[in-house]
Amino acid sequence: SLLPGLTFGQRNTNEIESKVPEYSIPDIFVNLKGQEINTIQDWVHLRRPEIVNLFEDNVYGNMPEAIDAINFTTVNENKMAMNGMATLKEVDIEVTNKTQKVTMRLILFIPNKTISPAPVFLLINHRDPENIDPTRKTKMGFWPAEEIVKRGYAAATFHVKDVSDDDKVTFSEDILSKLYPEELEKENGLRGLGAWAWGAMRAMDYFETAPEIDAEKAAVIGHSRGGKASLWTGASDPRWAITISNESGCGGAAMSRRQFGETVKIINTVFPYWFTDNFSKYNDNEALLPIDQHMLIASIAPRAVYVASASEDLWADPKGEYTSLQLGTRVHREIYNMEGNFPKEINAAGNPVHLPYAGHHIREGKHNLTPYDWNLFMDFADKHYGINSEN
Ligand code: GTR
Repeated sequence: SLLPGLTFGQRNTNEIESKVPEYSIPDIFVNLKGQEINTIQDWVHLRRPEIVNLFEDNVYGNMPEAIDAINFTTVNENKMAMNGMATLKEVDIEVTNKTQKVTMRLILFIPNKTISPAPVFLLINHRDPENIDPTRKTKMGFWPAEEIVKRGYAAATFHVKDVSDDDKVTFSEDILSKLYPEELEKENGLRGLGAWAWGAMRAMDYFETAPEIDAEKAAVIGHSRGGKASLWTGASDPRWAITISNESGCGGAAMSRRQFGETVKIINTVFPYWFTDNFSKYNDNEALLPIDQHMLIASIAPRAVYVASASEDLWADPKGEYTSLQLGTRVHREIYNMEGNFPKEINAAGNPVHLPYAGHHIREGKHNLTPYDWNLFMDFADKHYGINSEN
């Protein structure tokens, strides 16, 4: 996953703090017409929609709203899953647009003993399908479904290949060519990451119909490329109570203008199918971006946002991720008057900061999503929802 012709050692030349250029940060609180944004009204009606549009046009591509029909079919149900602890439901979500159909499979474990309806965590899975094995023969820390259920949360997931394969050549074979072929012709058209976010939104469509699920207490989470998609989901779809980015880096939580670790040029070269075509205009030209990633965080406000990094994952730029969290959550504090603030300097690994509206932690170690991260996300959710973690 490196630039062609670049070796592993070489890429570390981007991972030196003193090489971060001076940059000016686009102002969240001034809109394109030059108006100052000070009120919730202006944020909701003038600025947030404008920012989301800028991200559509320049980064993730248009998010199509057209769906002619959506149907949910439970293809498998087991009330005694996880030794009786949970009910497993495998739900086919079939979306029709202009006579073409695409089906994505949602895997859902609902705790049998819990507050009903249950709050839910949806994981956008881009890695090996083994990570989300519904039979639980294979259990991976990437999706510790048993631990999630034990804490009273429903554990939901889908695999991105159902909506857009994570592959340069075949990414367009699912929703893109079937449901939204016109997007492929546009310079600001939907691409891979946006398609994954679209998939998360369809899972939410299902939660809203499912009596066992509390759709108002839903968290969307993704790791790395999945974390980029998760942030875009939460920024463009206000139905999520909590949006979680685990080590999402460039095109996710990290500020593009820092050019630390993975850069816009590198990501567009290696993964041209993730972002809309327009994003490559900013290769080596980050200063021209009308947004930076702090505004993606800002678009999630007033809903909660959590950004997690790993100490050895410099490629994802932990400091740049923290910077955008600090800056983006100004909307929570300054527009919505929410209490609490992040420390000025980034906290060391092992010292999570959980504010009422946002969370942050750094895990010791390498690029990954682990039970350590999940436990902190659930601690945050417990606190945010006012759930007694003893249940
Ligand atoms: C890397 C890529 C990152 C991140 C990561 C992952 O190769 O450069 O942007 O997405 O993969 O998804 O684990």
